[in-house]
Amino acid sequence: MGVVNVTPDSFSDGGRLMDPDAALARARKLVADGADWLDIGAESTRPGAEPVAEAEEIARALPLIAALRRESDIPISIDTMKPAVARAAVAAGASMWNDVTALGWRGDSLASAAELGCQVVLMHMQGEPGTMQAAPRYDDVVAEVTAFLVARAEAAMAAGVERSRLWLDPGIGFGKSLEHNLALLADLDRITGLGFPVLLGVSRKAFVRRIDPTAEAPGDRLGGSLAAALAGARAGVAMVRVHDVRETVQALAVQAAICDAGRHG
Ligand code: HH2
Repeated sequence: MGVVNVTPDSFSDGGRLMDPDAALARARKLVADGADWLDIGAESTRPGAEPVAEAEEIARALPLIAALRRESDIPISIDTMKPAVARAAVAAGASMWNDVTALGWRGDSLASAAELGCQVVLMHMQGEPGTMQAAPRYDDVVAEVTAFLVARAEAAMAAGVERSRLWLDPGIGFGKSLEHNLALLADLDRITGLGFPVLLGVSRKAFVRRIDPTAEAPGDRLGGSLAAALAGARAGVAMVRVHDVRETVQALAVQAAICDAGRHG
């Protein structure tokens, strides 16, 4: 899944794609590089990000979705917490609602997802984007994230979202310290074993810099992002959400070829 952020402030590509032509060119490149999905975001969720009004978020995302829909059948996901933005995106041709609040931001999120009938990503976050990295705390991060995701999947199904449309995501970097992120990555099979497809977002995130302090700029975190994406694939995640599609597709293909040779050799 290739990321296109039409925001002025996303941590890795913010500000570069506010021009509609630049955003479309970026989306086309990700598709050419081998993306199976595009995830379009119009509000940054990075720690400390400023909230965006609903109308502004729709005005940023919709032209890109509509333009893509005119020229390609690439599946499109909308990265938003707001039911109204998800609704507008699905009407324009998106088929997945990627919600970092696991349909918990508004009282009508669950019912809206059921009504839209699209695929839904339920992601775990502790706290809110503005403050989530201040002091994340868990007794057992893997058990707590797993229990949260199961509870949200049950709530979504009780609200009428079909089981087959649900995806789970541990939310790497969302209210988590380095140790929390690593524990989740080391034990991902606890989440992939729940029977839902899992989406994993590790691309260019700050945990890479905590391990390699020279990787100050998000664009310098490709090696660490690939290592984490490969670990995710080995643990059975169904999709990785990345900025560097070409490199990730290549790394996954080489890992798959090696696994295949091991099975047949
Ligand atoms: N990470 C980000 C945004 N959305 N959605 C899911 N499901 N999983 C993630 O890990 C995830 C996500 C953060 O990355 P990015 O979009 O590059 O930055 P920003 O939130 O600043 O726009």
